[in-house]
Amino acid sequence: MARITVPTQPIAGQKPGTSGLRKKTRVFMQPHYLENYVQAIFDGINGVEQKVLVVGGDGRFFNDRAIQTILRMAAANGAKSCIVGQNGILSTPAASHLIRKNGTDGGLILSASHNPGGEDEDFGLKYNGPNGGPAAEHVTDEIYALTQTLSEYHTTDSADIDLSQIGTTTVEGMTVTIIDPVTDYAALMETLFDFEALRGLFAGGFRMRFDAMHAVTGPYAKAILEETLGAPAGTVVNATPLPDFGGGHPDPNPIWAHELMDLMMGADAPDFGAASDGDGDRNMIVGRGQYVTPSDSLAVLAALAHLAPGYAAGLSGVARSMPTSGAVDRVAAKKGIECFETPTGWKFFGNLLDAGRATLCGEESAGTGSNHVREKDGLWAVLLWLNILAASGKSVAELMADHWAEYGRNYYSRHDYEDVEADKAAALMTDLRAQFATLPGQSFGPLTVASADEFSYDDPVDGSSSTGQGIRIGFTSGGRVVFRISGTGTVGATIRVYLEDYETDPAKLHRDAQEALAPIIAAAEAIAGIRAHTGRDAPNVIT
Ligand code: VG1
Ligand code: CO
Repeated sequence: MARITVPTQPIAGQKPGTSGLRKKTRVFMQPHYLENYVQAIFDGINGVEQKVLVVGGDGRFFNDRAIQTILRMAAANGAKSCIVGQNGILSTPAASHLIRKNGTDGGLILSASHNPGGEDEDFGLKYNGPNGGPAAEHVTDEIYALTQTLSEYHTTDSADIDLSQIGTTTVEGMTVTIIDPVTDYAALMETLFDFEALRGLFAGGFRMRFDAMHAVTGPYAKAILEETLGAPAGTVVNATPLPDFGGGHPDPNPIWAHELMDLMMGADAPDFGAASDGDGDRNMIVGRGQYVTPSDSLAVLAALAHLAPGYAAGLSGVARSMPTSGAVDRVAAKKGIECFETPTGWKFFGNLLDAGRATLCGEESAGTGSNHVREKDGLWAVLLWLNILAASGKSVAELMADHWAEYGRNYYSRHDYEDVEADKAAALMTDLRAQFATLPGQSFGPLTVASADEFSYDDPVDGSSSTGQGIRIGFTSGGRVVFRISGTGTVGATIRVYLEDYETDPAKLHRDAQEALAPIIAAAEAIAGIRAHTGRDAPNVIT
């Protein structure tokens, strides 16, 4: 066995997006492709000599083989040790926790999150820093630059290690510690939530369904909900992580988790339903007959988090991504705490969490989290909801009705146009920018435009700035529409249209969201000409 240096050429297009590098699995499987990117990560963080890294992924196709490659390369690059989830499994929030708990130099998380998995689907890899969070933009920029100049990478010719055996082994002098992926994460959850109250909830007949969507949260949810908290066996469904997620989209929203939605809207609905995504950082919350949008969920959690022991002292502040609805802003205003608006992607919350400026963060895309880790955390959100349900004695529908009565309702929806030709999507955005000066004052049906601009962000902690983070058009009614191009897709461009309107009339708080938003939807089309630009009659996905 020996360390080998392999000459390589720069590989085009290894540019990390919203959340690391995502490509078709077969692209990652090409000779030298993964290796190039891993070496660029290592070099981009000033090498890994004597460093400790956490390594794990969501179990999708190629996860196991990619981990073997990463371990050989870490050893050849002089790393001291790697902490690896058994069978290569770690949810994104569990990896974030392990990085923090062990004071490591960061970690490599293998996932394309909610994108489908399999040999013909998607794969991804991201580096998280020593704070446990996704690398900041200047780090991913550096990594990308290195992919363009790389001439060699380092690996070993050592044999694969057995990822199924808990314990310690070595690769070329580097220690590899294989751990149970659930234990540390479950212990962290127990420090935040009232597990006694949750046991009492289930013992009292409360029933839920957790749909793990054949992805990484299955083992976590089974261990915590069923084995620790006493939820009946079978509460967690689709609980075994599969390399292709059973052929589905592990994206917890009413479209992809429609079986759960059907159950929760039907006559035999249990009290509570939840789902998580491929890598376990997203969540869907649905009560009996009551879907909760991610933006509303963030607002309710911000309003009531103090009911859980981990947040009993209150919140220092909250943060949301720009396209996320303003529902949480109203809660923050009432509580007199700071509320931050960041670009899309969890990496932008890291500094606020590290600085103690925000306790809870959330995104409209079903991501909610807190300062307990530096990633969004699906199962955490589910447990916080359960804790609030247990402490308040109310149902999800009652909590939502109370919330809207107190704060008003931010009707919200996102319309996605997937796999649009990149130049057409770019042209749509360019045409929108050209209208910034002329739109204010123009009327579209009952709506009048108040403002039009492109979001940019100056990080209040380190002063770095990020531009081009989404086009927003505000209406005098308080409603708005945001246009953004996705940074996680692997084919063509995905145009995301985020729609929001604010309602306080008690008689209009319980409408269908698409109906309530119809004037905003019509204005978005009139302003952006989505049909003309894309040739599409309707969005592919409405959430
Ligand atoms: C999407 C979501 C964004 C989220 C990102 C990563 O990005 O909109 O809110 O942070 O996915 O989530 P984009 O650029 O496609 O809109 V995950 O769970 O896929 O790591
Ligand atoms: Co995810």
